[in-house]
Amino acid sequence: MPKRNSEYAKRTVSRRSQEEKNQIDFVSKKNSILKASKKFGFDIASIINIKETKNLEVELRQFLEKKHHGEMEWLNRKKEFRSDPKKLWKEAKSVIVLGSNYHFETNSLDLLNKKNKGIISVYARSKDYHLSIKKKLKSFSKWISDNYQCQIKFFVDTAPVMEKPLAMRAGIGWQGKHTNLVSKEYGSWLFLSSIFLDIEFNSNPESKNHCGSCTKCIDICPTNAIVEPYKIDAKKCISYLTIEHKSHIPKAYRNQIGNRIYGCDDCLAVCPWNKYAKKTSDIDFIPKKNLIEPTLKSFLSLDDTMFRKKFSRSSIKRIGRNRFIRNVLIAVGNSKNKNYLSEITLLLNDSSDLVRSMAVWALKEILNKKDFEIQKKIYYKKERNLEVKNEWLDSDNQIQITH
Ligand code: B12
Ligand code: SF4
Ligand code: SF4
Repeated sequence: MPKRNSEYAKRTVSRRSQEEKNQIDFVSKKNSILKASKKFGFDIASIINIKETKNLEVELRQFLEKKHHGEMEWLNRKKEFRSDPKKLWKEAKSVIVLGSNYHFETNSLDLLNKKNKGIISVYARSKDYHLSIKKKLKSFSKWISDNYQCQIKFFVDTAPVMEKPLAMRAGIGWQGKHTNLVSKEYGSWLFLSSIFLDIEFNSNPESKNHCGSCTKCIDICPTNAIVEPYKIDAKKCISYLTIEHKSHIPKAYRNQIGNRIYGCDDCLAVCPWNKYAKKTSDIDFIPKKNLIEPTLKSFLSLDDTMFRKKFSRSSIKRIGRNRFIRNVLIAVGNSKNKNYLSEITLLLNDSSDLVRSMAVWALKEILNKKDFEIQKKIYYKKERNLEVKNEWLDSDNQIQITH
């Protein structure tokens, strides 16, 4: 072999071995990051190259144009970032998507017939997951940046990131027909979060959809909020109505809400993939005993201070006492149980219009027409708020006041 060629061959081999070494470094770096995620308390992790994230501008625009977001105007802001993770932080080269298992043995569906109990959805029965996951993200991110000298930004829920499609692309699971992420390992019960970093990694393969011909989540939805497979009209969803919706809950949904007082788990709980769900080992996600099967009575006399104290580390605190009691009163009305009459009567004098309105509605659901008219005679003339007045009038289809 001529000398020049042999040197060329040597250089090629050494360049190739450097590339291979870099490749091995990247693979081992990626593996060690994913492995470390477990030590920091995450159950499942995967990496996606930012270039391979999807731009979901069309899907998000359609959702917003159809007004499926209801009062959640914040979904309309920063749309360009929300629909395209590449725009959120220009320096980002990869995203680590993390899942936290919050499954516990209880099943919300079993509570639906216990009319004097309030159903708090599983995710809200323990410590506020934002607090718990943020703490873990912070220490995991510090470990990554200390070990690999990179820049990092982490998010859980509150940033303009669409976490479900990101998690699907990263291979954590697939968006089921109810739109939430379903995992073969954990079923429906994963919280999602993400870490953006400026190291370039190869993506893990995207998850395949395993819904097949199943329609259980669509069929069970009490308000038909899943308007087509993979599309939800949030305005109709009980989770939205009881958590995000700040004003009076439209009459059309009050009976369907049943005894769900905070969120809804029905479409998640019915999914056949839950048979693979494992019980969480994270103490932060172990439900508080008094929130698993709480009686409606235990909430009816909460004032603002008591409410804040009771839910001090819970995500329920976010909706405030008035919205919470509004929800409880809907469940009370749906119980048709006369044992609540003394509590309802007290709430007819509450300082919150939201509460007084639902106290009137609950009364109407429980009393017969004659007894309701007796109460109306006492309270209607004292009432100054138009919406509460209408709630009294609506009971007997009288013409409503509009000015
Ligand atoms: C807004 C919001 C809500 C709203 C709207 C729900 C929704 N589906 O968008 C309301 C208040 C109703 C809600 C309820 C709940 N939420 Co929520 N919510 C969010 C939030 C903040 C944003 C979601 C969003 O971007 N929505 C906008 C719409 C446009 O997005 P999308 O549903 O993904 O839309 C997709 C489909 O339309 C799809 N699509 C359209 N056509 C087609 C066709 C095919 C074939 C396919 C595959 C897809 C597809 O493309 C779109 C983009 O992916 C996320 C956190 C986050 N930052 O991502 C949490 C989040 C989605 N919520 C969560 C949870 C736990 C819940 C509840 C279970 C809580 C409860 N128990 O009450 C319920 C579930 C209700 C339900 N069935 O979705 C978790 C879900 C975890 C998971 N495993 O998926 C998240 C990720 C929070 C978190 N950090 O863990 N939520
Ligand atoms: S959370 Fe409840 S109301 Fe909302 S889509 Fe699922 S089943 Fe329907
Ligand atoms: S219930 Fe059926 S359709 Fe719905 S997410 Fe689960 S597998 Fe898919």
